[in-house]
Amino acid sequence: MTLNHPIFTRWPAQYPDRLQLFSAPTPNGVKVGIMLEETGLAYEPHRIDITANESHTPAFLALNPNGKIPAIYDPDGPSGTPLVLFESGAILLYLADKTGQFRRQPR
Ligand SMILES: N[C@@H](CCC(=O)N[C@@H](CS)C(=O)NCC(=O)O)C(=O)O
Repeated sequence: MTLNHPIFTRWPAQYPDRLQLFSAPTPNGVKVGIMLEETGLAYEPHRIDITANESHTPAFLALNPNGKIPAIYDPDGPSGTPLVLFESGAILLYLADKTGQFRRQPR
């Protein structure tokens, strides 16, 4: 499996079948990592050095035009198609829905 997105030219996926996390050890960054650990989903982390402005490189901006971590690439998104997502809150909701964990379903 080869993942087809510019982000992987700079940060190659060693495990392309796993959800790919692009993040850094900041409060917004770690909350997605914590969620992934708690859900037990298989993922591959990529550390983005925001102090070196790596989140403003063309490869990263192709993933998140806002130039901010965290962002994810899920090769197994809705209906099995790849999904790119940024904004930590949106990612947490997506992971909760994907796994059926940590979110009560509306009645
Ligand atoms: N609302 C966004 C905020 C993301 C954010 O501010 N990320 C910071 C680190 S915590 C960042 O990437 N800063 C680098 C930059 O803006 O260049 C979220 O919750 O994901």
